[in-house]
Amino acid sequence: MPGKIFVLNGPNLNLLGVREPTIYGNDSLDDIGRMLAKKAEELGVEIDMRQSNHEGHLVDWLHEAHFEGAKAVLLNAAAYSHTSIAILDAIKSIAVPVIEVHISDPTVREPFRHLSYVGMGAVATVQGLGARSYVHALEKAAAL
Ligand code: CA2
Repeated sequence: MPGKIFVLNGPNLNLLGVREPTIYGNDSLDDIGRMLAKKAEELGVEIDMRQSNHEGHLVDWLHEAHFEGAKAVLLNAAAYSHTSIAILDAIKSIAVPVIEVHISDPTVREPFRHLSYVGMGAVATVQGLGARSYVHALEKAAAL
């Protein structure tokens, strides 16, 4: 099978489905993982989904995606999307295309969420579709 698609998730997303369902819906990250596994099978691609609350892990995993020859990365860097130049630099330093994903639409939320450093390096952004943002982003990644 050609290169894997990494699905990287940032801080607090391990708590999805537990609190703030009006913003993030009722699906847990495990539920999203199951949806993506089903879609990946339909599309004939392999996914590797991870979550960390630590910025450096996300940087290391972006490098790993590069050295493993991944086909693409779906990245929901959560709050680090809006703060992390380190993650932007990592995206720019790898040859693998990165698709930014958000469950909510940060551009219609608090002003501090309107800027996305991840978006500055990503080839595309999919946001505001709830858990379906991930599924739609996977379809885009498979078509790259
Ligand atoms: O909408 C998204 O996917 C976000 O990346 C989620 C981040 C937020 O900082 C971004 O602006 C948009 C927050 C993830 C926090 O996840 C929670 C999970 C359960 C309860 C509360 C927050």
